[in-house]
Amino acid sequence: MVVLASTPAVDNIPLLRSPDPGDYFAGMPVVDLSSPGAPKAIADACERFGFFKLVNHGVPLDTMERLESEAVRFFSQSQAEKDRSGPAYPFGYGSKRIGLNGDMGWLEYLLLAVSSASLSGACPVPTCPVFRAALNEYIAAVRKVAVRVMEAMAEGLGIVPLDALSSMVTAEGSDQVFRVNHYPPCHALQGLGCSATGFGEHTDPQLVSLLRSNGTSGLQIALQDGRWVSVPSDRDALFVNVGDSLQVLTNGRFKSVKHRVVANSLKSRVSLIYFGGPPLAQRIAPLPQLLGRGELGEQQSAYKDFTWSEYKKAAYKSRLGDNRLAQFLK
Ligand code: GA4
Repeated sequence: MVVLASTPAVDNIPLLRSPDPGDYFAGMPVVDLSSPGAPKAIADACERFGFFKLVNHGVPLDTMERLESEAVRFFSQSQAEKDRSGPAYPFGYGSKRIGLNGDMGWLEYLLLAVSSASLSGACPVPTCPVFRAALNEYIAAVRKVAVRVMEAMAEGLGIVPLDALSSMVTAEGSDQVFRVNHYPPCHALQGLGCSATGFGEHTDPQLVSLLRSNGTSGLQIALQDGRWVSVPSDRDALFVNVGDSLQVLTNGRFKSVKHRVVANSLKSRVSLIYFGGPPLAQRIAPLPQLLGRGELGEQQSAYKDFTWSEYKKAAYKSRLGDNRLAQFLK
C-alpha cells in the first residue's frame, strides 16, 4: 500500500488483482470464417458468450502489421507531439481519460471516425499520410469481415434477408468508430500482485466490435456466471464482441459481453478495434423475424423502443462500467 501511495504514475487508475494464469478462457469458441459451419458456430458463441475468436478471416497479416507499426511509431512520439493530435473528443488523441465522466485507464489512444469504408475526411488526425493509408487499408478489410460476420449471424439465427443486420453498418450514414489503443507497460506495479486497469469493465454500445491485438495479452471477458477469464492473445486472429445494440436486435438472444483490459507490467499492448454502429436515426428494436417465434406464440420485445442516437447520447452520459441497457428494459 505504501508503495502504491508513492507511485504517482498510477494515481487515479483503478487497480485489479493480477490475472491468475489459471484463469485462461479454456472453452473459448474459435470460428473458422472460411468453413461452412461458421454461421452456426458464430450464433452459438454469441448466445453463450457474446464473444469468439475468428480465424481465416481474410485480413492479410501485413495489413494488420503495417497498421500496428504505424501506431507504434505514432505513440513513440513525444507527449507534446501526441497532444497536438488531441483532444480525444469528439475524435483524436487521448491519454488516461476515457469518456466524459471521470473514467481513467492506463492507456493512450486514438479515437477515429469512419465514414463508409475509410477514415472520415472530417477526422483530421492522424495527419501522417502513411499512417492514414495504413488505417484506410485496414479499415476497408476489417469492415468487409464485419459484414461477412453479420451475414453469418443472420444465417445462424435462421433469418432472411441475410443482410438484415449487416445492412445497418453498410447503410449511408452508419456510425462506425475506430480506435487504436496503446497500453504501455506499467513497471511501477511489477511484482506487487496487482495490475493497473488498462480499460475498465464495460460493454460496447454498438452492434459488433472486431479487435486485433499484438502478442501482449490483457483482454478479459466476463462469463455469464460472472467469472472473469483472460483471452490468450493471437496476433493473426480477430476477436469479435457482441455489443448492446445487437443484444437488443436479437431480443437478448445474443449477449453483449462485459470485457476489460489489464495492463501488463512488462510489455506494451497495442490493439486495433473497429466498432460497427448503425445510422443515428436507426430504430434499435428486436428484428420482427425473431419475434413471432416463441414456443408460446408471439414473443414480446424485452426492450423499450429507441434510436441509436438516443442510445449513444445516454451512453456518453454514463460511466464506463454502468449497465447502459438497464434503463431501456421494459
Ligand atoms: C466503449 C466502446 C468504444 O471504445 C467507445 C467507448 C466510449 C469512449 O471511449 O469514448 C465510451 C464507452 C465506449 C462506453 C460508455 C461511454 C462512451 C466511454 C464511456 C464512458 C468509443 C464507445 O462507443 O463506447
